Amino acid sequence: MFSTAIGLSRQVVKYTMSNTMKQAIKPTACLMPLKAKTGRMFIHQRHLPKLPVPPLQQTLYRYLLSVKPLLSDFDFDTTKKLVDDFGRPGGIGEKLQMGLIERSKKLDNWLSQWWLDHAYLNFREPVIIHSSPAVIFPQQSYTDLDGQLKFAASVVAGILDFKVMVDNQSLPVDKLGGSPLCMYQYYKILSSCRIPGSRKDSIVTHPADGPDPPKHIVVAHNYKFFSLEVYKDGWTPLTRSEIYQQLCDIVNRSQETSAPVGILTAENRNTWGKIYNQMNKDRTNRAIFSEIQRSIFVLCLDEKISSLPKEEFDNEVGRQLLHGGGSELNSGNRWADKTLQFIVGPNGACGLQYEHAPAEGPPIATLLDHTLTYCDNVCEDVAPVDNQLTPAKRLKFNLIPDVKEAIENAKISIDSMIEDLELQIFKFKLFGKDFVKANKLSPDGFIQVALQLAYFKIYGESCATYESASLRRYQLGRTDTIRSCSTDSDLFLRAMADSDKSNSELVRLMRQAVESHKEYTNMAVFGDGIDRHLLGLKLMAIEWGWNVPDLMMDTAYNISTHFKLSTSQVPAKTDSTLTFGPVVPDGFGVCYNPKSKHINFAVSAFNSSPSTSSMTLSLKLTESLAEMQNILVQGSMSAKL
Ligand code: COA
Ligand code: HC5
Repeated sequence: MFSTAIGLSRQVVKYTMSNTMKQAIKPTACLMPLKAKTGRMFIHQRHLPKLPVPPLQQTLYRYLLSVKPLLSDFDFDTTKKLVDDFGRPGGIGEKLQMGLIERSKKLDNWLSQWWLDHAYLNFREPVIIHSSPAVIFPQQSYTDLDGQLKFAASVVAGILDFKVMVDNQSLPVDKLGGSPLCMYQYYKILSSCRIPGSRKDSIVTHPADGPDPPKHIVVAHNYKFFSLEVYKDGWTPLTRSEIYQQLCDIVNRSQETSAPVGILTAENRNTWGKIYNQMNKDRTNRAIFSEIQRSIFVLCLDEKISSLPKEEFDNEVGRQLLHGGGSELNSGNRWADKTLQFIVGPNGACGLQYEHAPAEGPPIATLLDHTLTYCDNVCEDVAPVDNQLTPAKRLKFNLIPDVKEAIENAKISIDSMIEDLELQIFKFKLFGKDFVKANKLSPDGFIQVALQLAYFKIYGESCATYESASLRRYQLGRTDTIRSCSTDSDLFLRAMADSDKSNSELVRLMRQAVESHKEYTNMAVFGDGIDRHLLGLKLMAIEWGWNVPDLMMDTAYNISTHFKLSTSQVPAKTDSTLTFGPVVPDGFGVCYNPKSKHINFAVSAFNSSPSTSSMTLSLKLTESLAEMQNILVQGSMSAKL
């Protein structure tokens, strides 16, 4: 038993559970027949540990620590009482904890299915902006249609090259801090699709070792969709020249724009689910849905670009990838349900958009790194060929008046959603990971503390902050939350605002804040995070038909999970920038890719919130990083004197 500064005691507890509770925990279907996977890529898979259920008292104690900088003393005392009550011996906390432990014995991962449902499939907002991230590739040098189609052909060939490694299970195992990670998500990113429902969505996957594995991709151009076979004579992939020839043919056959049926996929999920079910009654439409869902991925050949000034170019590319730019531009040239859409624009701007439910960003980054490296390294020319290839099949929907009306409504919805999004894409060039490492600090922690400082400079207070932490050390692991706002970060921010503080004091407090972030990161990636545990306890109560515990109805719980800063690091080897929308109306979405000498950032916010501006946060972030660098430089200079 130990006592803490905030007066909470940790104790060893014995758990008991009633039979009714035991029966209520039914095993759900295993997410993948892991035993079948034996290739190099899965060499560690069977030995990966199962996600633990953290000790209850540990989570409660750490929860209190995390809410401290966000609450008044009065609110903190109220929360502490609720925590004490929840965690008391024999209380509901212990019963729910016992439920989680039982669940964890029965499933490969006690959290995965719940998380998939909670974070994605039950989420009813449009996936565009609210859930699906985008990756902006480094600008390509082509400037005309021919260059666009040749690059697109290389992209397709590069992905098929990557697919070979997934299909024959030879992909190198991902590692984090030297530990092997779960590779399961790689089986979900190709030949997968989200399917809308009127109340809940689902996902389908058609892996290469499943029945009737798909051999086609879907190409979108001028809002028309085509199914293109990308293998010939069994499983020989088309050459880049052959793919190019097919893409030329598709573009020739789609010079006119069609009704933008794809824009329906950007709708609220219930709305789209209802239309989908209605359209699905028609045999032609049903076959087209299946063709898109089964396809390996979607390739969007965009034709329209906005005529914004040059200085807006990067932001405009970000918008084109994140949401398509609106009903007049490319939002209809998408199928947002598709797990992977590669987007190749006419002006050298390209990237991808991905539907988040099946996988996290890092496997996507691996795929894109492979693809872009492939594109850079292929040297033989792409040239017209005279091979007799089966032309791509046009997928022409039957549109009844109700659907036409739904398309018009969807155009209005997406245009107003897009109008509301402010996006800043920028490169911070003063320094990158190397400088921070040379100062013996964690680059990720440093960036997170700089973000805290940027926010504090604008609002004069700290806010609940989410950073994604990988749980892929565990079988079927997804993510937990690093709560980047801590008592230590708050102390540093307040010291920065205090002109009496010496540089050496600032260095000390900055290091303490960054180290405290690193500690939280380690805790989260080793399965001791608090957010998924608290969520699990809440979902256990719901599954048992109990009321949501008071602890999770408390102001502190709402404040500390209202993530005004929703952030994520996705390190890509290529010089790409990754982006996503905010998760709360008055918040920011911040994604970064730290490189050795610079850092790529994307900051999003909603225009409808008078209190947020992604431009202001970006400026303050740039300023904060520079100030923190200066403090370290000054510190090391005075240490040398
Ligand atoms: N001194 C010197 N070097 C240090 C250091 C220190 N005190 N602390 C860290 N470093 C080094 C690390 O060794 C590492 O070196 P490498 O580049 O040679 O590998 C590098 O700095 C980066 O480390 P750090 O910045 O601390 O971050 P990380 O790589 O440990 O990543 C997370 C931190 C949170 C991003 C990572 O744990 C994670 O969970 N990633 C997945 C996130 C995710 O899934 N995002 C998408 C969700 S969809
Ligand atoms: C291509 C960029 C991928 C980053 C997506 C990401 O970080 O998603 C987070 C997933 C998670 O479970 O933490 C969610 N977030 C966007 C809300 C941070």
